[in-house]
Amino acid sequence: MTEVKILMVGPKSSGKSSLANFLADAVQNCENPSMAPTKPTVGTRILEFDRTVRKGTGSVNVSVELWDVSGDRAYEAAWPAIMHGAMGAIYVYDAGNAGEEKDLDQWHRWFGQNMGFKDSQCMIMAHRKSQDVKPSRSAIPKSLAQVHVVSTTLEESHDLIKEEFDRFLVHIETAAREMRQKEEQSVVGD
Ligand SMILES: Nc1nc2c(ncn2[C@@H]2O[C@H](COP(=O)(O)OP(=O)(O)O)[C@@H](O)[C@H]2O)c(=O)[nH]1
Ligand SMILES: [Mg+2]
Repeated sequence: MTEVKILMVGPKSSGKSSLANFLADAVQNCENPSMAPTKPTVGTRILEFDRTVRKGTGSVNVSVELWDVSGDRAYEAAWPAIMHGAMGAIYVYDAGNAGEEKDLDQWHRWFGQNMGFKDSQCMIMAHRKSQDVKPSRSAIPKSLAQVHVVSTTLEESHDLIKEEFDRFLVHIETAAREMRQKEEQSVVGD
């Protein structure tokens, strides 16, 4: 079992907590997860769950700590502590809120680039709260050009979101393993 810590960040009200609840199966007795009420996140919430993901010809078990970080910059002082030990970042923006994607480079600078993540350790969720919103990646900043974008909504078929998340987890699991190996080698080399 590999343990990974992943940060979910992005502007306020973009859908981070709803998506995090959905990924962690934290919403129970609710037919439509998008209808489950959320409250503005105070600081950070941590959701823990396990996933079994396909890797090569086999499968690996991954124990996920998903950190649902408030989009409110009032909590910025806690970001270094929040980032500590993270292996990946998911950037969520509201695709129905014109121009919101333009600020993604800030979030990338503050989190992914700050942590030295590879593009494969980051993912963008272009979240649509209504089916009327058309997915588009045209205005995503250049610094994120190689970062995988997934169009998400909790309105319709949700399976794709978990499939994409599992695919992302394979990259994160590999990165976590490589890092552990490097740490072990440096201990042996001392
Ligand atoms: N109808 C609908 N509402 C959504 C969807 N995703 C999020 N919301 C609502 O949008 C609001 C903000 O979502 P929230 O997850 O709290 O955003 P956060 O601030 O990024 O954590 C909440 O009222 C959610 O219920 C969706 O797919 N469909
Ligand atoms: Mg929230």
